[in-house]
Amino acid sequence: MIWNEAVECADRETMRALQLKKLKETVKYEYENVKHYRDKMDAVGVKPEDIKTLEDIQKLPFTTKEDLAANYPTGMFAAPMEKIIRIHASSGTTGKPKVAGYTQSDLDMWGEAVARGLTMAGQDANSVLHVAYGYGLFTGGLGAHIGGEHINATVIPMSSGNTKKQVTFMQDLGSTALCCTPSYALTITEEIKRQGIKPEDLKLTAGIFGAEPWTQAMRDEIEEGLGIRAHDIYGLTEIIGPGVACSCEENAGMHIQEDFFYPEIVDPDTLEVLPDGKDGELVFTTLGKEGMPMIRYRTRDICHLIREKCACGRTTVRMSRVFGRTDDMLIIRGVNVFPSQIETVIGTFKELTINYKIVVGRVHDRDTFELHVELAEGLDIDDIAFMEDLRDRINHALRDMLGIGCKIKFLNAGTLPRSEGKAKRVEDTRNFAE
Ligand code: DLL
Repeated sequence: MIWNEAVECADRETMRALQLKKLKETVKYEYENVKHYRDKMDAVGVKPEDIKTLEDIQKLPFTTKEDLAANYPTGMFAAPMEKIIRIHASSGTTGKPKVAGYTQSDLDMWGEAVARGLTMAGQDANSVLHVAYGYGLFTGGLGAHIGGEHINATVIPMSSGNTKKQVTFMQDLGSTALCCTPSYALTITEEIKRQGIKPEDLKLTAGIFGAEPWTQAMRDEIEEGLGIRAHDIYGLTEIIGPGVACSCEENAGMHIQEDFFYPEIVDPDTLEVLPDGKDGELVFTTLGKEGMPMIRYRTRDICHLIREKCACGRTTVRMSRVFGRTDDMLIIRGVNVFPSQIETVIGTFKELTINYKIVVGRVHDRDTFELHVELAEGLDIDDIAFMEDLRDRINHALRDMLGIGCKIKFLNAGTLPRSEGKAKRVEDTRNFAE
């Protein structure tokens, strides 16, 4: 089923006409209500009337996380506080949290966007939605929740943590879909296995996982362990939260709700707009948002756009899996390394679990690079010949992928800390300020 066929299957001209109309309104609204945007547009000499085509968006200045920090907490709000009925926030890498304000109309839009994603995952009014994203300032819990209510599903607001209770409720209430981070889904999968529960003992049919990058190997492991189809859901607090895009049954990228969120891909260095299919930084302009609309917001997420019609029938533009963030990239001995590349390598080894930790440091002006990995259940860490051979094979695969190898530390299965939210897989003790 498709939640909103008129929009999700619209032809290109219809979608572009809708986007242009909403873009013109958004730019005018921002210019009139947010000093930051008025100043920035005045500085480059652009007036709202100059937006005549969708391509004219390129005349508009970008918005960055630093702009949000400079206008902390509510300087980017366009609606008066009496119309703001919800606040969310996410911790920023730059220090100040990013605070977002929502009006009733924004919450309606959010519910609609998530409803489309949940429908892609086969959920409907008969579903029991098990929401194990954290509730609170983080948008995951309440975002999945509002979408569940929008499709009239039965929503269980579990929040994250207390994994044993998650499993009990899942069994007792017959949850049909699990919403949480992929790393927490793995933790739940392990708990189910530990308790000797079989996937067929559960009513789960789908998972709607996001909030962090994950690989196909991780998807395979969760799908097998829970006997479900895993869907990827993307979003960020500054734009709305989860539901900006979601993958359908084809698992071929995530459909962007482009009547609400207009995407562009730019070169993060030159800021030049890149053609479809090219990897670059994802940029969003919100269309029709009232509380905190954003113009050309630089997400720092790296992916590409897919414009062809999807086999599912939807025509909305898709974004590829997010490969990493420009600020997640580690530079180790001059080589660019994304954690997702390491995860991809680990995923090819049956001898390992998909849990890992990257430890980077600096000794005598030289970067140190260690990878902590866990052996699969039943393997003997004391079998020296086997371990040496495994170490060589992993290092070989890492060199093929990254061009550098690293020191590998083997741990027994279940040793690394398990995630209940966004996994923390990198420990970088280098101090670049020195
Ligand atoms: O993580 C919103 C969300 C909640 C999305 C639940 C999906 C599910 P923030 O905490 O503001 O918001 O973090 C946003 O998380 O810029 C990406 O780097 C990353 N991210 C979110 N979804 C995905 C995904 C929520 N599906 C940041 N794949 C974004 C990869 C993702 N990365």
